[in-house]
Amino acid sequence: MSESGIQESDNDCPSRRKQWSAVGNRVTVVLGAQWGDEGKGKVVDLLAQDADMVCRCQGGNNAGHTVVVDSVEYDFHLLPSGIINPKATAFIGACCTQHCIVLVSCFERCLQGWEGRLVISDRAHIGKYDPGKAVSNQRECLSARSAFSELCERVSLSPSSTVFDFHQAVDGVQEQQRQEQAGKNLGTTKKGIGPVYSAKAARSGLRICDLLHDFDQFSERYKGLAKHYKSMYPTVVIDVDGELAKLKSCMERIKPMVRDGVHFMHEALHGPPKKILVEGANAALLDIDFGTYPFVTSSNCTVGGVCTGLGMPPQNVGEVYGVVKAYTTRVGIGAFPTEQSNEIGELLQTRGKEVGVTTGRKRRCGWLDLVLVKYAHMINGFTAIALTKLDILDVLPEIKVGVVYNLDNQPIPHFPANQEVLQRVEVQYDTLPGWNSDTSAARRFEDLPENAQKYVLYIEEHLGVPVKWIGVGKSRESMIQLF
Ligand code: 2SA
Ligand code: GDP
Ligand code: MG
Repeated sequence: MSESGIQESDNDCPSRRKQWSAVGNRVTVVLGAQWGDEGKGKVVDLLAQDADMVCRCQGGNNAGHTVVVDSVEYDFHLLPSGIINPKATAFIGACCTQHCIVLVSCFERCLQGWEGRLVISDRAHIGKYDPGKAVSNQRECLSARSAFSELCERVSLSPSSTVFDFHQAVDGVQEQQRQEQAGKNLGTTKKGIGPVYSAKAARSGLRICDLLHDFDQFSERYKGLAKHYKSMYPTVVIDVDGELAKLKSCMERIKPMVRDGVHFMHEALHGPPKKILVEGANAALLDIDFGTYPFVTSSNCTVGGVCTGLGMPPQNVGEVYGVVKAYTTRVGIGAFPTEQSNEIGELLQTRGKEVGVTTGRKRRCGWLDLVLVKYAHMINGFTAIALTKLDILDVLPEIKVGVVYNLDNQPIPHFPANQEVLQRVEVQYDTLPGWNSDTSAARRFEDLPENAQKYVLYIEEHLGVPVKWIGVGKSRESMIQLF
Protein backbone atom coordinates (compact mmCIF):
# COMPACT_ATOMS: atom_id res chain seq x y z
CA MET A 1 0.00 0.00 0.00
CA SER A 2 1.18 3.55 -0.64
CA GLU A 3 0.87 6.23 2.00
CA SER A 4 -2.42 7.31 0.47
CA GLY A 5 -3.74 3.83 1.07
CA ILE A 6 -4.04 3.13 -2.65
CA GLN A 7 -2.85 -0.28 -3.83
CA GLU A 8 0.46 -0.01 -5.68
CA SER A 9 0.42 -1.38 -9.21
CA ASP A 10 2.55 -4.42 -10.07
CA ASN A 11 4.90 -2.16 -12.00
CA ASP A 12 5.62 -0.14 -8.88
CA CYS A 13 6.78 -3.16 -6.96
CA PRO A 14 8.09 -5.95 -9.20
CA SER A 15 9.73 -7.93 -6.41
CA ARG A 16 6.46 -8.06 -4.50
CA ARG A 17 4.71 -9.24 -7.63
CA LYS A 18 7.31 -11.95 -8.11
CA GLN A 19 6.85 -13.07 -4.54
CA TRP A 20 3.14 -13.66 -5.03
CA SER A 21 2.86 -14.77 -8.61
CA ALA A 22 4.37 -18.26 -8.66
CA VAL A 23 2.24 -19.90 -11.30
CA GLY A 24 3.28 -23.47 -10.61
CA ASN A 25 3.25 -26.32 -13.10
CA ARG A 26 1.60 -25.82 -16.45
CA VAL A 27 -0.53 -28.49 -18.05
CA THR A 28 -0.10 -29.62 -21.64
CA VAL A 29 -3.41 -29.86 -23.41
CA VAL A 30 -4.37 -32.01 -26.40
CA LEU A 31 -7.58 -31.00 -28.19
CA GLY A 32 -9.48 -32.10 -31.26
CA ALA A 33 -9.60 -29.33 -33.88
CA GLN A 34 -12.36 -30.73 -36.12
CA TRP A 35 -15.33 -33.01 -35.42
CA GLY A 36 -13.45 -35.58 -33.38
CA ASP A 37 -11.49 -38.73 -34.16
CA GLU A 38 -8.49 -36.77 -35.31
CA GLY A 39 -6.16 -39.16 -33.48
CA LYS A 40 -6.03 -37.50 -30.06
CA GLY A 41 -5.47 -40.86 -28.36
CA LYS A 42 -2.33 -41.44 -30.37
CA VAL A 43 -0.92 -37.98 -29.65
CA VAL A 44 -1.71 -38.32 -25.96
CA ASP A 45 -0.04 -41.71 -25.83
CA LEU A 46 3.08 -40.21 -27.33
CA LEU A 47 3.17 -37.37 -24.84
CA ALA A 48 2.16 -39.53 -21.89
CA GLN A 49 5.19 -41.73 -21.98
CA ASP A 50 6.97 -39.54 -19.45
CA ALA A 51 3.90 -37.90 -17.89
CA ASP A 52 3.27 -37.92 -14.16
CA MET A 53 -0.42 -37.21 -14.46
CA VAL A 54 -2.97 -37.74 -17.23
CA CYS A 55 -6.38 -36.08 -17.00
CA ARG A 56 -9.77 -36.15 -18.66
CA CYS A 57 -11.63 -32.87 -18.19
CA GLN A 58 -14.96 -33.37 -19.97
CA GLY A 59 -17.19 -35.80 -21.82
CA GLY A 60 -18.01 -39.36 -20.97
CA ASN A 61 -17.89 -42.70 -22.66
CA ASN A 62 -19.17 -41.20 -25.90
CA ALA A 63 -15.50 -40.61 -26.67
CA GLY A 64 -13.46 -43.33 -28.31
CA HIS A 65 -9.69 -42.81 -28.33
CA THR A 66 -7.48 -45.37 -30.00
CA VAL A 67 -3.90 -46.11 -29.08
CA VAL A 68 -1.76 -48.67 -30.88
CA VAL A 69 1.32 -49.96 -29.10
CA ASP A 70 3.32 -52.98 -30.27
CA SER A 71 0.50 -53.87 -32.66
CA VAL A 72 -2.01 -54.04 -29.80
CA GLU A 73 -4.98 -51.71 -30.19
CA TYR A 74 -6.46 -50.10 -27.07
CA ASP A 75 -9.77 -48.25 -27.12
CA PHE A 76 -10.33 -45.78 -24.31
CA HIS A 77 -13.73 -44.31 -23.61
CA LEU A 78 -13.62 -42.73 -20.19
CA LEU A 79 -10.14 -43.26 -18.85
CA PRO A 80 -7.36 -41.02 -20.14
CA SER A 81 -5.39 -42.81 -22.86
CA GLY A 82 -2.17 -41.94 -21.05
CA ILE A 83 -3.05 -44.51 -18.39
CA ILE A 84 -1.02 -46.93 -20.51
CA ASN A 85 2.02 -45.40 -18.84
CA PRO A 86 2.09 -47.39 -15.56
CA LYS A 87 3.82 -44.52 -13.76
CA ALA A 88 1.13 -41.97 -14.51
CA THR A 89 -1.73 -41.11 -12.19
CA ALA A 90 -5.06 -40.80 -13.98
CA PHE A 91 -7.45 -38.06 -12.96
CA ILE A 92 -11.08 -37.81 -14.00
CA GLY A 93 -12.26 -34.24 -13.48
CA ALA A 94 -15.48 -32.64 -12.31
CA CYS A 95 -16.97 -31.99 -15.72
CA CYS A 96 -16.84 -35.62 -16.83
CA THR A 97 -19.89 -37.82 -16.78
CA GLN A 98 -19.20 -41.08 -15.08
CA HIS A 99 -20.09 -44.65 -15.29
CA CYS A 100 -17.06 -45.02 -13.13
CA ILE A 101 -18.62 -47.50 -10.79
CA VAL A 102 -18.56 -50.29 -13.27
CA LEU A 103 -15.30 -49.05 -14.63
CA VAL A 104 -13.70 -49.00 -11.26
CA SER A 105 -15.13 -52.25 -10.08
CA CYS A 106 -13.80 -53.85 -13.22
CA PHE A 107 -10.36 -52.40 -12.74
CA GLU A 108 -10.34 -53.24 -9.12
CA ARG A 109 -10.77 -56.84 -10.00
CA CYS A 110 -8.00 -56.96 -12.52
CA LEU A 111 -5.37 -54.41 -11.59
CA GLN A 112 -3.47 -54.53 -8.36
CA GLY A 113 -2.68 -51.13 -6.94
CA TRP A 114 -5.21 -49.57 -9.24
CA GLU A 115 -6.68 -47.36 -6.56
CA GLY A 116 -3.38 -45.61 -6.21
CA ARG A 117 -3.42 -44.60 -9.84
CA LEU A 118 -6.96 -43.42 -10.41
CA VAL A 119 -8.35 -40.28 -8.88
CA ILE A 120 -11.93 -39.21 -9.46
CA SER A 121 -13.22 -35.76 -8.64
CA ASP A 122 -15.98 -35.79 -6.05
CA ARG A 123 -17.72 -33.16 -8.16
CA ALA A 124 -18.01 -35.43 -11.21
CA HIS A 125 -21.54 -36.30 -12.25
CA ILE A 126 -22.77 -39.85 -12.20
CA GLY A 127 -23.91 -40.73 -15.66
CA LYS A 128 -25.17 -44.19 -15.33
CA TYR A 129 -24.73 -47.51 -13.78
CA ASP A 130 -24.86 -50.10 -16.48
CA PRO A 131 -23.31 -53.50 -16.09
CA GLY A 132 -24.16 -54.08 -19.74
CA LYS A 133 -21.37 -51.64 -20.48
CA ALA A 134 -19.04 -54.04 -18.79
CA VAL A 135 -18.34 -55.65 -22.13
CA SER A 136 -16.70 -52.54 -23.35
CA ASN A 137 -15.19 -51.82 -19.98
CA GLN A 138 -13.73 -55.25 -19.89
CA ARG A 139 -12.13 -54.50 -23.19
CA GLU A 140 -10.66 -51.34 -21.76
CA CYS A 141 -9.78 -53.18 -18.63
CA LEU A 142 -8.25 -56.12 -20.40
CA SER A 143 -6.27 -53.87 -22.67
CA ALA A 144 -4.74 -51.99 -19.81
CA ARG A 145 -4.28 -55.19 -17.91
CA SER A 146 -2.23 -56.76 -20.64
CA ALA A 147 -0.21 -53.57 -20.89
CA PHE A 148 0.81 -53.97 -17.29
CA SER A 149 1.13 -57.75 -17.61
CA GLU A 150 -0.98 -58.17 -14.53
CA LEU A 151 -3.08 -61.16 -15.24
CA CYS A 152 -6.28 -61.78 -13.48
CA GLU A 153 -8.67 -64.65 -13.59
CA ARG A 154 -11.63 -62.91 -12.11
CA VAL A 155 -12.87 -60.35 -14.61
CA SER A 156 -16.38 -61.58 -14.73
CA LEU A 157 -18.93 -58.83 -15.06
CA SER A 158 -21.59 -60.56 -17.00
CA PRO A 159 -22.89 -58.74 -20.06
CA SER A 160 -26.18 -60.53 -19.63
CA SER A 161 -26.85 -58.92 -16.26
CA THR A 162 -27.93 -55.68 -17.86
CA VAL A 163 -29.80 -53.28 -15.65
CA PHE A 164 -31.84 -50.65 -17.39
CA ASP A 165 -30.07 -47.34 -17.35
CA PHE A 166 -32.34 -44.34 -17.62
CA HIS A 167 -29.91 -41.76 -18.96
CA GLN A 168 -28.96 -43.97 -21.81
CA ALA A 169 -32.56 -45.02 -22.35
CA VAL A 170 -33.71 -41.39 -22.33
CA ASP A 171 -31.00 -40.50 -24.87
CA GLY A 172 -32.46 -43.16 -27.16
CA VAL A 173 -36.04 -42.02 -26.64
CA GLN A 174 -35.08 -38.38 -27.24
CA GLU A 175 -33.38 -39.32 -30.49
CA GLN A 176 -36.50 -41.22 -31.56
CA GLN A 177 -38.70 -38.25 -30.69
CA ARG A 178 -36.48 -35.84 -32.63
CA GLN A 179 -36.73 -38.13 -35.62
CA GLU A 180 -40.50 -38.36 -35.34
CA GLN A 181 -41.17 -34.72 -34.55
CA ALA A 182 -38.57 -32.88 -36.59
CA GLY A 183 -37.70 -35.59 -39.12
CA LYS A 184 -34.12 -35.45 -37.93
CA ASN A 185 -32.22 -36.70 -34.91
CA LEU A 186 -28.84 -35.49 -33.63
CA GLY A 187 -26.97 -38.69 -34.27
CA THR A 188 -25.79 -39.03 -30.68
CA THR A 189 -23.81 -42.01 -29.46
CA LYS A 190 -26.80 -42.90 -27.23
CA LYS A 191 -24.55 -43.15 -24.20
CA GLY A 192 -26.75 -40.87 -22.14
CA ILE A 193 -24.44 -37.85 -22.43
CA GLY A 194 -27.15 -35.26 -23.19
CA PRO A 195 -29.45 -36.38 -20.35
CA VAL A 196 -26.63 -36.38 -17.78
CA TYR A 197 -25.43 -32.90 -18.68
CA SER A 198 -29.06 -31.70 -18.85
CA ALA A 199 -29.65 -32.90 -15.32
CA LYS A 200 -26.45 -31.16 -14.26
CA ALA A 201 -27.59 -27.85 -15.78
CA ALA A 202 -31.06 -28.30 -14.28
CA ARG A 203 -29.33 -28.86 -10.93
CA SER A 204 -30.99 -32.18 -10.39
CA GLY A 205 -27.92 -34.26 -11.24
CA LEU A 206 -26.21 -36.63 -8.87
CA ARG A 207 -22.52 -36.43 -8.20
CA ILE A 208 -19.91 -38.74 -6.79
CA CYS A 209 -19.80 -36.70 -3.56
CA ASP A 210 -23.55 -37.29 -3.12
CA LEU A 211 -23.12 -41.02 -3.50
CA LEU A 212 -20.37 -41.15 -0.91
CA HIS A 213 -21.88 -38.75 1.60
CA ASP A 214 -25.18 -40.18 2.71
CA PHE A 215 -26.67 -43.08 0.84
CA ASP A 216 -30.22 -42.52 2.15
CA GLN A 217 -30.21 -38.95 0.92
CA PHE A 218 -28.65 -40.06 -2.33
CA SER A 219 -31.37 -42.71 -2.76
CA GLU A 220 -34.10 -40.15 -2.26
CA ARG A 221 -32.63 -37.86 -4.89
CA TYR A 222 -32.04 -40.78 -7.22
CA LYS A 223 -35.69 -41.79 -6.88
CA GLY A 224 -36.76 -38.21 -7.53
CA LEU A 225 -34.72 -38.08 -10.70
CA ALA A 226 -36.02 -41.44 -11.83
CA LYS A 227 -39.59 -40.28 -11.20
CA HIS A 228 -38.96 -37.12 -13.18
CA TYR A 229 -37.67 -39.08 -16.18
CA LYS A 230 -40.51 -41.57 -15.87
CA SER A 231 -43.07 -38.77 -16.00
CA MET A 232 -41.43 -37.30 -19.07
CA TYR A 233 -40.71 -40.59 -20.82
CA PRO A 234 -43.30 -43.15 -19.63
CA THR A 235 -41.93 -45.90 -21.86
CA VAL A 236 -38.55 -45.89 -20.14
CA VAL A 237 -38.17 -48.83 -17.76
CA ILE A 238 -36.24 -48.03 -14.59
CA ASP A 239 -35.21 -50.68 -12.08
CA VAL A 240 -34.82 -48.24 -9.20
CA ASP A 241 -34.24 -50.76 -6.41
CA GLY A 242 -31.92 -52.93 -8.46
CA GLU A 243 -29.83 -50.01 -9.55
CA LEU A 244 -29.63 -48.53 -6.07
CA ALA A 245 -28.55 -51.86 -4.62
CA LYS A 246 -25.70 -52.06 -7.10
CA LEU A 247 -24.68 -48.49 -6.49
CA LYS A 248 -24.55 -49.19 -2.79
CA SER A 249 -22.41 -52.24 -3.18
CA CYS A 250 -19.93 -50.31 -5.34
CA MET A 251 -19.78 -47.28 -3.11
CA GLU A 252 -17.10 -48.56 -0.74
CA ARG A 253 -14.97 -49.75 -3.60
CA ILE A 254 -14.71 -46.39 -5.29
CA LYS A 255 -14.25 -44.40 -2.10
CA PRO A 256 -10.44 -44.59 -2.00
CA MET A 257 -10.22 -43.11 -5.48
CA VAL A 258 -12.41 -40.12 -4.87
CA ARG A 259 -10.80 -36.82 -3.85
CA ASP A 260 -11.70 -33.21 -3.66
CA GLY A 261 -10.70 -32.57 -7.28
CA VAL A 262 -9.89 -28.89 -6.82
CA HIS A 263 -7.55 -29.56 -3.93
CA PHE A 264 -5.96 -32.49 -5.74
CA MET A 265 -5.33 -30.42 -8.85
CA HIS A 266 -4.01 -27.48 -6.83
CA GLU A 267 -1.50 -29.74 -5.09
CA ALA A 268 -0.41 -31.17 -8.41
CA LEU A 269 0.06 -27.71 -9.90
CA HIS A 270 1.88 -26.24 -6.95
CA GLY A 271 3.87 -29.20 -5.66
CA PRO A 272 7.16 -30.43 -7.14
CA PRO A 273 7.61 -30.14 -10.92
CA LYS A 274 5.25 -32.51 -12.68
CA LYS A 275 4.40 -33.27 -16.26
CA ILE A 276 0.62 -33.03 -16.45
CA LEU A 277 -1.28 -33.90 -19.57
CA VAL A 278 -4.91 -33.11 -20.32
CA GLU A 279 -6.73 -35.14 -22.93
CA GLY A 280 -9.67 -33.35 -24.52
CA ALA A 281 -12.52 -35.55 -25.67
CA ASN A 282 -14.68 -34.94 -28.76
CA ALA A 283 -13.56 -31.71 -30.49
CA ALA A 284 -13.98 -27.98 -31.15
CA LEU A 285 -16.83 -28.34 -33.64
CA LEU A 286 -18.69 -30.56 -31.18
CA ASP A 287 -18.37 -28.01 -28.36
CA ILE A 288 -21.74 -27.17 -26.79
CA ASP A 289 -21.12 -23.42 -27.19
CA PHE A 290 -18.83 -23.09 -30.18
CA GLY A 291 -19.60 -26.21 -32.18
CA THR A 292 -22.13 -26.77 -34.93
CA TYR A 293 -25.06 -26.46 -32.54
CA PRO A 294 -27.37 -28.33 -32.10
CA PHE A 295 -25.35 -31.15 -33.69
CA VAL A 296 -22.83 -31.10 -30.89
CA THR A 297 -22.10 -32.94 -27.69
CA SER A 298 -23.09 -31.50 -24.29
CA SER A 299 -19.74 -30.39 -22.90
CA ASN A 300 -17.08 -27.77 -23.63
CA CYS A 301 -14.48 -29.50 -25.75
CA THR A 302 -12.47 -26.32 -26.30
CA VAL A 303 -9.71 -24.97 -24.08
CA GLY A 304 -12.05 -23.32 -21.56
CA GLY A 305 -13.31 -26.78 -20.69
CA VAL A 306 -9.87 -27.61 -19.31
CA CYS A 307 -10.18 -24.98 -16.58
CA THR A 308 -13.84 -25.57 -15.80
CA GLY A 309 -13.46 -29.34 -16.04
CA LEU A 310 -10.44 -29.66 -13.80
CA GLY A 311 -11.01 -26.64 -11.58
CA MET A 312 -7.73 -24.90 -12.37
CA PRO A 313 -6.73 -21.35 -13.32
CA PRO A 314 -6.00 -20.35 -16.93
CA GLN A 315 -2.42 -19.32 -16.18
CA ASN A 316 -1.62 -22.97 -15.58
CA VAL A 317 -2.50 -23.85 -19.16
CA GLY A 318 0.76 -24.32 -21.04
CA GLU A 319 1.06 -25.84 -24.49
CA VAL A 320 -2.23 -26.35 -26.33
CA TYR A 321 -1.81 -28.89 -29.09
CA GLY A 322 -4.52 -29.08 -31.73
CA VAL A 323 -4.93 -32.43 -33.42
CA VAL A 324 -5.88 -32.01 -37.06
CA LYS A 325 -6.62 -34.89 -39.41
CA ALA A 326 -5.15 -34.35 -42.90
CA TYR A 327 -8.74 -34.53 -44.22
CA THR A 328 -12.08 -34.11 -42.43
CA THR A 329 -14.47 -36.63 -40.91
CA ARG A 330 -17.70 -36.37 -39.02
CA VAL A 331 -19.73 -39.09 -37.32
CA GLY A 332 -23.39 -38.33 -36.83
CA ILE A 333 -25.68 -35.73 -38.33
CA GLY A 334 -25.05 -32.08 -39.24
CA ALA A 335 -23.64 -29.73 -41.87
CA PHE A 336 -20.30 -30.72 -43.37
CA PRO A 337 -19.24 -28.23 -46.06
CA THR A 338 -16.28 -30.19 -47.48
CA GLU A 339 -18.00 -33.59 -47.35
CA GLN A 340 -17.38 -35.77 -50.39
CA SER A 341 -20.38 -38.02 -50.97
CA ASN A 342 -18.57 -39.66 -53.84
CA GLU A 343 -15.65 -41.96 -54.57
CA ILE A 344 -13.20 -39.59 -52.85
CA GLY A 345 -15.24 -39.78 -49.63
CA GLU A 346 -15.44 -43.56 -49.96
CA LEU A 347 -11.72 -43.84 -50.51
CA LEU A 348 -10.96 -41.77 -47.42
CA GLN A 349 -13.47 -43.78 -45.40
CA THR A 350 -12.02 -47.11 -46.51
CA ARG A 351 -8.32 -46.26 -46.45
CA GLY A 352 -8.71 -44.32 -43.21
CA LYS A 353 -10.82 -47.11 -41.64
CA GLU A 354 -13.17 -44.35 -40.56
CA VAL A 355 -15.55 -46.19 -38.26
CA GLY A 356 -16.78 -44.92 -34.86
CA VAL A 357 -14.82 -46.43 -31.97
CA THR A 358 -17.81 -46.29 -29.63
CA THR A 359 -20.75 -47.00 -31.91
CA GLY A 360 -19.24 -48.63 -35.00
CA ARG A 361 -20.91 -46.05 -37.24
CA LYS A 362 -19.26 -45.18 -40.54
CA ARG A 363 -17.72 -41.71 -40.43
CA ARG A 364 -18.56 -39.26 -43.19
CA CYS A 365 -15.44 -38.04 -45.02
CA GLY A 366 -14.31 -35.02 -46.99
CA TRP A 367 -11.43 -32.68 -47.79
CA LEU A 368 -9.51 -30.80 -45.15
CA ASP A 369 -11.46 -27.67 -44.20
CA LEU A 370 -9.09 -24.94 -43.10
CA VAL A 371 -11.90 -22.43 -42.51
CA LEU A 372 -13.10 -24.74 -39.78
CA VAL A 373 -9.64 -25.43 -38.32
CA LYS A 374 -8.88 -21.70 -38.30
CA TYR A 375 -12.07 -21.17 -36.34
CA ALA A 376 -11.00 -23.86 -33.85
CA HIS A 377 -7.63 -22.11 -33.53
CA MET A 378 -9.33 -18.77 -32.79
CA ILE A 379 -11.03 -20.36 -29.80
CA ASN A 380 -8.22 -22.59 -28.56
CA GLY A 381 -5.05 -20.68 -29.43
CA PHE A 382 -3.12 -23.74 -30.52
CA THR A 383 0.59 -23.45 -29.83
CA ALA A 384 1.31 -26.24 -32.31
CA ILE A 385 -0.48 -28.82 -34.38
CA ALA A 386 -0.32 -32.58 -34.73
CA LEU A 387 -1.30 -33.38 -38.30
CA THR A 388 -2.49 -36.97 -38.41
CA LYS A 389 -3.31 -39.54 -41.09
CA LEU A 390 -1.25 -37.93 -43.83
CA ASP A 391 -0.58 -41.47 -45.11
CA ILE A 392 -4.26 -41.89 -46.00
CA LEU A 393 -3.78 -39.31 -48.78
CA ASP A 394 -0.84 -41.24 -50.31
CA VAL A 395 -2.82 -42.52 -53.30
CA LEU A 396 -4.49 -39.31 -54.41
CA PRO A 397 -3.28 -37.59 -57.60
CA GLU A 398 -4.44 -34.24 -56.30
CA ILE A 399 -5.70 -32.98 -52.97
CA LYS A 400 -8.17 -30.22 -52.29
CA VAL A 401 -8.24 -27.97 -49.27
CA GLY A 402 -11.22 -25.79 -48.32
CA VAL A 403 -9.99 -22.24 -47.75
CA VAL A 404 -12.97 -19.88 -48.10
CA TYR A 405 -16.71 -20.14 -47.53
CA ASN A 406 -18.91 -18.30 -50.02
CA LEU A 407 -22.50 -17.41 -49.32
CA ASP A 408 -24.60 -16.15 -52.21
CA ASN A 409 -21.37 -15.87 -54.18
CA GLN A 410 -19.73 -13.66 -51.60
CA PRO A 411 -16.93 -14.80 -49.31
CA ILE A 412 -17.88 -14.69 -45.65
CA PRO A 413 -15.27 -13.66 -43.09
CA HIS A 414 -16.30 -15.99 -40.29
CA PHE A 415 -17.47 -19.50 -39.53
CA PRO A 416 -21.31 -19.37 -39.49
CA ALA A 417 -23.10 -20.04 -36.23
CA ASN A 418 -26.40 -20.96 -37.84
CA GLN A 419 -26.64 -24.48 -39.22
CA GLU A 420 -28.95 -23.60 -42.12
CA VAL A 421 -26.37 -21.03 -43.20
CA LEU A 422 -23.55 -23.54 -42.80
CA GLN A 423 -25.52 -25.99 -44.96
CA ARG A 424 -25.69 -23.37 -47.69
CA VAL A 425 -22.06 -22.27 -47.87
CA GLU A 426 -20.11 -23.10 -50.99
CA VAL A 427 -16.53 -23.99 -50.35
CA GLN A 428 -13.72 -22.48 -52.34
CA TYR A 429 -10.84 -24.93 -52.65
CA ASP A 430 -7.15 -24.73 -53.34
CA THR A 431 -5.89 -27.76 -55.22
CA LEU A 432 -2.49 -29.17 -54.37
CA PRO A 433 -0.64 -31.92 -56.21
CA GLY A 434 -0.65 -35.34 -54.55
CA TRP A 435 2.53 -37.39 -54.02
CA ASN A 436 1.35 -40.81 -55.11
CA SER A 437 3.76 -42.69 -52.91
CA ASP A 438 3.85 -44.48 -49.59
CA THR A 439 4.72 -42.25 -46.65
CA SER A 440 4.19 -44.83 -43.91
CA ALA A 441 7.90 -45.50 -43.41
CA ALA A 442 8.87 -41.83 -43.14
CA ARG A 443 10.31 -40.89 -39.77
CA ARG A 444 11.78 -37.48 -40.58
CA PHE A 445 10.27 -34.56 -42.45
CA GLU A 446 12.94 -34.95 -45.13
CA ASP A 447 11.79 -38.55 -45.73
CA LEU A 448 8.44 -37.29 -47.02
CA PRO A 449 7.93 -36.80 -50.76
CA GLU A 450 8.25 -33.17 -51.82
CA ASN A 451 4.52 -32.70 -52.44
CA ALA A 452 3.68 -34.14 -49.03
CA GLN A 453 6.10 -31.66 -47.46
CA LYS A 454 4.43 -28.88 -49.44
CA TYR A 455 1.00 -29.99 -48.20
CA VAL A 456 2.20 -29.73 -44.60
CA LEU A 457 3.87 -26.37 -45.15
CA TYR A 458 0.76 -25.08 -46.89
CA ILE A 459 -1.37 -25.94 -43.85
CA GLU A 460 1.13 -24.41 -41.48
CA GLU A 461 1.30 -21.22 -43.51
CA HIS A 462 -2.46 -20.94 -43.88
CA LEU A 463 -3.16 -21.41 -40.19
CA GLY A 464 -0.17 -19.56 -38.87
CA VAL A 465 0.53 -22.38 -36.43
CA PRO A 466 3.57 -24.67 -36.54
CA VAL A 467 3.06 -28.35 -37.26
CA LYS A 468 4.97 -30.25 -34.60
CA TRP A 469 4.05 -33.81 -35.51
CA ILE A 470 2.94 -35.59 -38.66
CA GLY A 471 1.16 -38.93 -38.41
CA VAL A 472 1.90 -41.50 -41.11
CA GLY A 473 0.41 -44.62 -39.54
CA LYS A 474 -1.44 -45.97 -36.51
CA SER A 475 1.44 -46.96 -34.31
CA ARG A 476 3.40 -44.93 -31.78
CA GLU A 477 6.45 -44.98 -34.04
CA SER A 478 4.56 -43.66 -37.08
CA MET A 479 4.90 -40.07 -36.03
CA ILE A 480 7.34 -37.56 -37.44
CA GLN A 481 8.40 -34.93 -34.93
CA LEU A 482 9.46 -31.64 -36.48
CA PHE A 483 10.76 -29.79 -33.45
P1 2SA B 1 -23.33 -37.41 -27.77
O1 2SA B 1 -23.40 -38.90 -27.70
O2 2SA B 1 -24.53 -36.75 -27.17
O3 2SA B 1 -22.04 -36.84 -27.27
O4 2SA B 1 -23.43 -37.07 -29.36
C1 2SA B 1 -23.56 -35.74 -29.81
C2 2SA B 1 -22.72 -35.48 -31.05
O5 2SA B 1 -21.34 -35.66 -30.74
C3 2SA B 1 -20.77 -36.60 -31.63
N1 2SA B 1 -19.78 -37.43 -30.95
C4 2SA B 1 -18.66 -37.88 -31.53
N2 2SA B 1 -18.09 -37.56 -32.71
C5 2SA B 1 -16.94 -38.21 -33.00
N3 2SA B 1 -16.40 -39.20 -32.23
C6 2SA B 1 -16.97 -39.51 -31.05
N4 2SA B 1 -16.59 -40.63 -30.39
C7 2SA B 1 -16.75 -41.95 -31.06
C8 2SA B 1 -15.49 -42.30 -31.84
C9 2SA B 1 -18.00 -41.90 -31.94
C10 2SA B 1 -18.63 -43.20 -32.36
O6 2SA B 1 -14.42 -42.07 -31.30
O7 2SA B 1 -15.56 -42.80 -32.95
O8 2SA B 1 -18.19 -44.29 -32.05
O9 2SA B 1 -19.69 -43.08 -33.05
C11 2SA B 1 -18.11 -38.81 -30.63
N5 2SA B 1 -18.87 -38.84 -29.51
C12 2SA B 1 -19.89 -37.98 -29.71
C13 2SA B 1 -21.95 -37.47 -32.07
O10 2SA B 1 -21.69 -38.16 -33.27
C14 2SA B 1 -23.05 -36.44 -32.20
O11 2SA B 1 -22.91 -35.76 -33.42
P1 GDP C 1 -9.54 -39.79 -31.29
O1 GDP C 1 -10.96 -39.93 -30.86
O2 GDP C 1 -9.20 -38.40 -31.72
O3 GDP C 1 -8.56 -40.34 -30.31
O4 GDP C 1 -9.38 -40.67 -32.61
P2 GDP C 1 -9.95 -42.15 -32.86
O5 GDP C 1 -9.14 -43.11 -32.10
O6 GDP C 1 -11.43 -42.17 -32.67
O7 GDP C 1 -9.73 -42.30 -34.43
C1 GDP C 1 -8.48 -42.12 -35.02
C2 GDP C 1 -8.11 -43.40 -35.78
O8 GDP C 1 -7.02 -43.12 -36.65
C3 GDP C 1 -7.64 -44.51 -34.89
O9 GDP C 1 -8.01 -45.73 -35.46
C4 GDP C 1 -6.13 -44.36 -34.88
O10 GDP C 1 -5.45 -45.58 -34.63
C5 GDP C 1 -5.90 -43.92 -36.31
N1 GDP C 1 -4.73 -43.05 -36.50
C6 GDP C 1 -4.29 -42.03 -35.70
N2 GDP C 1 -3.25 -41.41 -36.31
C7 GDP C 1 -3.05 -42.02 -37.49
C8 GDP C 1 -2.14 -41.79 -38.59
O11 GDP C 1 -1.32 -40.89 -38.59
N3 GDP C 1 -2.26 -42.64 -39.67
C9 GDP C 1 -3.19 -43.65 -39.70
N4 GDP C 1 -3.24 -44.42 -40.79
N5 GDP C 1 -4.05 -43.88 -38.70
C10 GDP C 1 -3.98 -43.07 -37.62
MG1 MG D 1 -12.66 -41.01 -31.34
